[in-house]
Amino acid sequence: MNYIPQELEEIYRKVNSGQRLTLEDGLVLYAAPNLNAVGYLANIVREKMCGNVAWYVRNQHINYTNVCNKLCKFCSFYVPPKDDRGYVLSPEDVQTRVREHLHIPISEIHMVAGINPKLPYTYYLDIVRAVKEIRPDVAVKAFTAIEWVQIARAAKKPLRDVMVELKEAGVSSIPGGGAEVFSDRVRDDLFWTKADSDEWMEVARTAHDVGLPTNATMLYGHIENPQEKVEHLISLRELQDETDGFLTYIPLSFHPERTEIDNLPGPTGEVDLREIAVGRLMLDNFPHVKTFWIMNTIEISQVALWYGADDIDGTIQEYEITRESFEETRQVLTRKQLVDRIVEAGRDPVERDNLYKVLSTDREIVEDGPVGIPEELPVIS
Ligand code: V47
Repeated sequence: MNYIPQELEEIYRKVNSGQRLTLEDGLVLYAAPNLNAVGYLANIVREKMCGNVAWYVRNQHINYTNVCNKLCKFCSFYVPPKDDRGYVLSPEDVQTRVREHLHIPISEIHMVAGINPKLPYTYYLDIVRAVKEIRPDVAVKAFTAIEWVQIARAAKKPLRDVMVELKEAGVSSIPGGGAEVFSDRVRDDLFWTKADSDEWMEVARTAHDVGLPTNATMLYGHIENPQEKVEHLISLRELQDETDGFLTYIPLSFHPERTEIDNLPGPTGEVDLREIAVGRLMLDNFPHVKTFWIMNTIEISQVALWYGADDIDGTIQEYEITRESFEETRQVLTRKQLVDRIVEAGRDPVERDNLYKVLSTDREIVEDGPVGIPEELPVIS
């Protein structure tokens, strides 16, 4: 019996013979009524590339400032400059955050934030060095492309030079944020002050050139359309052909709560799973596809491990970009909880560092100890 619906037969043939999918194929995948068949195709690629492995990382997120002058309509994290709720973590505050989790062998610290025009170039060097002073062995994955543009502006130096200097200070890879959707139409409406797709690509290209691997994201589930999403994926694929510097693709599920566009419903689990699957199928040259459990939920992420995802992100600790309320930032799964969820989903958990070096394949996990309680965020206007 043939389980592949007719409209996916051609893509099935291409997937089995390792042929690259076209823009039209991408549109077919978005339109196909049978989500399970799309997921099945993505799972073929996923298992060819990663077998039964599901990667996770013991990580910590630090959002060093919520002040941002970009005013993106989809964002619930930022406050504009001069708002009373704005904060900036000093290098000492960053060290306090790092110390809170010293009892956990965290291998990656993910540090991103808003675009705060008051911060001088030395601030960025200082916070990276501050992390490394307390945890010399941890990998610092820091600054989205938009922040890199701002850092170079603050430094009044070429981007390449600030990348080299921050790499020397301790940055070892770059997260995938700030890409949103590479569409002028969407940008004009939702994030018109932000770097455009050419600038985002240039940051990634420069990073790869100086030896900093990066991730790539796509924010979906707002006003974008399938054509724009497939074009976004093809642009990423083309740059990867050129540089081979991308590690992981992360589709980001839009959370409308407390944003300027909270009239939109936000994506369903069906949409989340399709994005993972289409990403896996279109990005044939990306080694990894991540389901970010904070945004997709852990349950959808477990299913996503069968729809193209091979990575589930990590323990996180605190996350402020999307959260229940302004005050509550604590969002954590312990290593044991993550491993149990991966095993429950039927995959083999493998702990990694930020560059996918294998750190552990253990399934019987003893808890890392008490989960630290974050202190009040310091408020500095
Ligand atoms: O660039 C902002 C997105 C991104 C919302 O590289 C929102 O491993 C959903 O890039 N609903 C930052 N998303 C987060 C990010 C990321 C996350 C996890 C792992 C990695 C990685 C990167 O969050 C922003 C923006 O696209 N975002 N607001 C929102 N309301």
